[in-house]
Amino acid sequence: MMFSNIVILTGAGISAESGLQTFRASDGLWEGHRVEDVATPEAFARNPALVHQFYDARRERLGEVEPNAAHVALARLDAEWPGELLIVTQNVDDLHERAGAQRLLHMHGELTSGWCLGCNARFGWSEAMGEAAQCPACETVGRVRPDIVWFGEMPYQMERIEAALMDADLFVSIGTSGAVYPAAGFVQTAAYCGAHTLEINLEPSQGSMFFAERRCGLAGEEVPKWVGEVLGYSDHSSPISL
Ligand code: BV8
Repeated sequence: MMFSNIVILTGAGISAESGLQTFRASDGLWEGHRVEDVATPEAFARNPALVHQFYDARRERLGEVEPNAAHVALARLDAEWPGELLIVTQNVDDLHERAGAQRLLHMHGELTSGWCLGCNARFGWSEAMGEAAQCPACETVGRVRPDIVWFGEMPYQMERIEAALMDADLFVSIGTSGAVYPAAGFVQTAAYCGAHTLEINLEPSQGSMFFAERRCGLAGEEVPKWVGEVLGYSDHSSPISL
């Protein structure tokens, strides 16, 4: 099979071996909190302090973890792949970019970004945010929220994602349960547009039946192996065949 345009979707599972909680695991994020209490615009309007506490804790945790072998392998593929490549992550952590990935898109936002509801500016944010945060652009106090896509909100850059999915001849999903849309529907779009589809996950995901190929295992082991295969074949000039 010849392919040159790759779209890679990642989820919380790719950051698990770095020590970041996933959502649905027994010790997952949703264990400690009800989604509707911390990850919806209604929750933020109702109890901004609780929502800030939830995201401030996750932002602080970033300083205690490092990218793992899966992040590093994808950054290498990004650097060396001659064809089109886009890493679409559902993760709000910064481990892909800290591993060196460039062709990367955060469809659900980033912990290290703030959004002012007063002037609509978005800006880097590394410390605790809290209700008294001041917007660095309009200096308004108390209108800053985490720049995160909550349930019921439109994910970011959907046009760019749809275009890449339609051009893809290989779609790879890594470390996601396939429980949340529209991300969970990407495999069907890619397959419908003729792409080969591969799932790399600890266990078959909720959308596993839609994938042509599946590799079950730890991302930190399976992803470097897969990237080695892909780059191993590539002579960096023409699209590769498998
Ligand atoms: C929207 C940011 C309008 C916040 C997140 C269609 C049908 C049904 C419902 C809907 C639908 N369309 C929309 C909805 C509603 C909703 C939805 O999908 N609800 C679900 C619960 C049914 N979707 C929305 O509200 C979305 N917005 O629809 O807007 C719209 C949109 C487009 C077009 C028109 C209209 C917005 C959803 C985004 C919400 N924000 N994150 C935060 O981080 O706090 S979602 C969040 O959960 C993640 O970002 C991710 O997207 C999702 C699932 O998490 P995963 O990353 O998959 O993690 P999980 O723990 O579940 O799984 C981990 C997996 O890894 C497991 O399979 C495990 O086995 C594996 N694993 C673990 N360790 C390892 C591993 N694999 C390999 N190695 C390891 N070491």
